[in-house]
Amino acid sequence: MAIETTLLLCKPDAVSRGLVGEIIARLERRGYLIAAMKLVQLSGDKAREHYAEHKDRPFFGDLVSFITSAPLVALAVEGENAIDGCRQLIGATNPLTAAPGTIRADLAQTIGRNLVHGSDSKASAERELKIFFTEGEFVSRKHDLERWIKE
Ligand code: DAT
Ligand code: MG
Repeated sequence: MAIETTLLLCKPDAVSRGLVGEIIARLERRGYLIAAMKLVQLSGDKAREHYAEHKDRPFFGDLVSFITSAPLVALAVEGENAIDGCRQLIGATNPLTAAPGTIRADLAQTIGRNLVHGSDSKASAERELKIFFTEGEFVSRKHDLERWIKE
């Protein structure tokens, strides 16, 4: 078993469009469990830290101003191979090339308003979770999870 924790963000467009419940429902239906969750409006510093890998890209300024523009919902999500599994549920970055059935294909139209963030590797998950949550805010759901999954 490879139970992982990953960071998911329901970005400001998801919150303002009232899609947080829909997004969480999809995670829950897959069997993933929430280990931490909060509504927060990100500071510029935290946004730049979160998206540091993109700091030289032309869209960086827009990305930071969008992600800080209004509250988002941050989730620590636990599950078997949850990092890749959540990326699969979320779909490709551009909603137009995302597979039907994914969050971005079903619910979004453009790359700049693609509703959700999901960590893309173990190293990213570890780094990004720390930006949003302190150690004491996690409630591990491993015990629950193990009742529902089996290799
Ligand atoms: P992902 O969110 O799928 O991990 P990413 O890490 O490449 O994608 O980019 C982070 C976010 O930046 C992405 O969700 C939306 C925005 N973005 C990426 N490429 C973009 C582009 N070409 N134009 C505008 N925004 C872009
Ligand atoms: Mg990314």
